[in-house]
Amino acid sequence: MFTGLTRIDHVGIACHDLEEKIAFYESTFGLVVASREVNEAQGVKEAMLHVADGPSGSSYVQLLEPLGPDTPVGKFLAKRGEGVHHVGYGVDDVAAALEAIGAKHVRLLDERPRHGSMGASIAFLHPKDVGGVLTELVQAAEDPRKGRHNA
Ligand code: CMX
Ligand code: CO
Repeated sequence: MFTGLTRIDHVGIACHDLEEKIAFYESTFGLVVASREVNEAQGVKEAMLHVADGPSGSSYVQLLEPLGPDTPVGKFLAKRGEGVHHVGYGVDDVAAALEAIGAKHVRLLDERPRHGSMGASIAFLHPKDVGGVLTELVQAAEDPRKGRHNA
């Protein structure tokens, strides 16, 4: 059994207008933007808003605006509208996590880790094999100056 989830790293939220949603989260919850990035490979413009620090690292809200209609978030918005798109869990070693979880016959959308926000290594699991929840595994960057840290 895989027992390596260390925290909820982030909740990914799909939106049409990133700047508008950032302003909403800032003014409603007092959250602060930790990073803003464009990730062409993932088809998103995104922002991480810091929520809290825990014993195994920080947690965030990730706001996601699609770079176009034919991207994962673009397709999701067209089908379902704005809302929760995925849950990201912290792991210490994303490659090892993929191997262990893949052996459970959960389809891996990424066979190998990819580049995520703030220097993290990330990989996705198919929502159809996780009860309808698109699930992301997140290995934080080693260097806290590059973003997330493992406490
Ligand atoms: N959560 C739950 N179910 C989802 C989903 C999501 N986010 N996205 C798609 N689905 C469901 C659809 O509703 C659909 O179900 P039905 O067949 O029952 O209608 C099924 O999955 C297939 O959906 P689709 O619209 O045809 O889309 P694709 O199969 O082309 O892609 C997915 C779906 C999950 C494989 C694709 O979105 C993917 O590879 N995602 C991973 C990458 C990603 O999301 N990147 C953006 C975030 C980057 C970041 O966090 O940094
Ligand atoms: Co994410």
